[in-house]
This record gives sequence, C-alpha cells and structure tokens, in this order.
Amino acid sequence: MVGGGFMARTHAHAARAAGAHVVALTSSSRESAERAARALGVPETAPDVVALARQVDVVHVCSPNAVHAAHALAAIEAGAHVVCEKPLATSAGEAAVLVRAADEAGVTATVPFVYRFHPMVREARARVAAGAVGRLLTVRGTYLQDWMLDAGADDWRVDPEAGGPSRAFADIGSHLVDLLEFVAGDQVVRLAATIARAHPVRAGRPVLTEDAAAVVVETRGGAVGTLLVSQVSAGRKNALTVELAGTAGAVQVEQERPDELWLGRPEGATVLARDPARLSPDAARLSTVPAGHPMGYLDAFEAFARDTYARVRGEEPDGLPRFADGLRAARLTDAVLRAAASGTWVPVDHSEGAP
Ligand code: SOE
Repeated sequence: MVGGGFMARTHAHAARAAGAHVVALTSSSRESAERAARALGVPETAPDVVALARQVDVVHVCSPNAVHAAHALAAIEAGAHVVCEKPLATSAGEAAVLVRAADEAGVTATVPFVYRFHPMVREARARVAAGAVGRLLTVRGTYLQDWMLDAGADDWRVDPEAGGPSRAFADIGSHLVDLLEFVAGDQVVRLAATIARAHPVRAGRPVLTEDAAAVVVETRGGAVGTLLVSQVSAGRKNALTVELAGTAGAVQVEQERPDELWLGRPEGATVLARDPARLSPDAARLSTVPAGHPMGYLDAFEAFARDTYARVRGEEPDGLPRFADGLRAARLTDAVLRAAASGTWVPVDHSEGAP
C-alpha cells in the first residue's frame, strides 16, 4: 500500500478479500506509515515506493492525486503490478506515459472505477449491447455530493499542488464518464463546459479548482447529452446516476440504489430487482449474495480487486478498468478544463496511448 488514508483502508480490505496478503506500506513520512500500518494490520513499512515495490507482487497507489503518476511509474519500473487510484494522473500526457510504461513492462495496471462492478451496472451494459435502447439518442449523467458545500470545508484536493488542476471533475467526474462510456459502449467525441466555485476562499487559501462542472457532450454514435458534477449539492451524498435513452427504450443506473435497474419504455417504466437467477452472465457472476440481500460499494470494490488479481494470475476478466481507461478519463478531464477556459466546443482526443 502507498498511502494510509480512507482509500488505503478500502484497498487493503478489498485486496485481502481477493486473497492477497498485505505485507508492507509506505506513506509520506515514517511516522504516518507506522501509524497506518498499525491501524491496517500491515506487518512492515517501507521507506519509499521503490523499496516497497521490490518486495511485493502488486502495489496499490492510494497517495494524493498529484503524486499518483510518479508512484505508479516507480512501481512499474520496479517490476510490480499496479492498482492506481483515480485520477490516474493530473494530465492526459502523464497518464499516457503510464499506459505505455505498463504495456512495455507487461504488468497488470488497473484503476478502481469500481462502480462498474455493481451487478446492475453490468446488467444495464449487457442490455444496451443487446439492443434494449436501440440507437442511442440522449445521455444524462450526474454525480452530486455535498461535502464541500460549507465555506469551512477543506480538503487536500483544494490545493492544486496536491490535487491537480481539476478537483470535482477529476475526483468524481472521472467516475461518471467512465461509467457512462462503459454502459453505453460509446464515447464522447466533443464537449462544451462551464465550471463554478462555491467559495473564493477556503481555510484562508484562494480556491483555484472547481466545485462543480456542467458539460454538454456529443458521442461518436451521434447521441447528445449533459453531465452535471458537483460537490456542493445540498443533500446529495454520492448520487451518481447515468441514464441512456434511445429509439427502443431507456436504462438508468443509480449508484445509491445499486440493487435496482430502471428500464424505460413508452408504455411505462419498470424497476428490475437484482436476482442472479434472472440476470445476464456477467451481472450474475458479480452477484455474490442472493436476491434481497443488499450489495453495495464495498462489494463492488472487492469485485474490482478480485478481477485485478485474476488478471495478475493470467485470466482476462471482462470489464476490468485498465490504465487506458484512466487515460481516457484524464483526457475528458483535460477537455472539460479546456472547454471551460475557452468557452468553446473541444474535441476529445482518442488516439491510443498518445498524450
Ligand atoms: C470523494 O469525493 C469520494 O470518496 C471520491 O474520491 C471517490 O472516488 C468516490 O467513489 C466517492 O467520493
């Protein structure tokens, strides 16, 4: 583990559930590494990422955003497989370097876009691929939270030095675009955007990064849509929603109702309950408890870790978010910032691996 915060705890739990032994941890200082290692029951600490990577098979990078790229690269160069938190890097150029490095080293390199691992998300994806929405006409995505609403709310991500040039979009917009493109099997090709800051100053520091972003998108397949990302939406805790509507019907997944799938038809909408006996194979595979036994975020995280470790062992699980998907989200984040700064439509770069 690299890092000792909330995400390191979640990764350690998920890695253990996948059968891993969490053997060592490094953090920004020796004291914080020792504290986190004690709290997470990790037997050893390492002085830095290189030393850590030399003694393990898989490195989980859970450090602040601005150092993800350097830590992931150090781990790859030391020969380890890598799980790197999103945003994979704070620019598309850096993310592209990581994709190339992981390919050249032949290591497994994944990004925890864990919402892909809710069984009903897989069900939506399977139904869309089988033609349930027909030709996609509109997409609507929202990811709303409220933990940055108060002027007094502060976080390391507010500081671009630690969090990078984008805050809300890099943090949660990255999940939204990943989920949308994953379920749709389509990609955003151009977008226009505007961003907002709720407070000019937080904790005595001027705020340079966005609290909210509103984006208009067009997809390769010709659909149009909107994305709203905000961390200042009162009452919304982790409200990630994706709706895809087409000529034959519509689907909507809601992260806070992970055991349901909304299906829209002109004659009326229905809500499908998660029941592995009635789901597509991939949704049934990820449905690790029977119908009526609620599944959630930690189950999705565990499934992500299981599939990552299966890939390390040479299997090819479907839908595993790789570094190329982290690069994709970084490109979309770059495009949102550029569109907001210029006030114009911007194309989203699709070239493989290149910045
Ligand atoms: C905070 O915004 C956060 O924990 C994100 O960093 C996660 O990626 C998201 O899953 C939930 O919200």
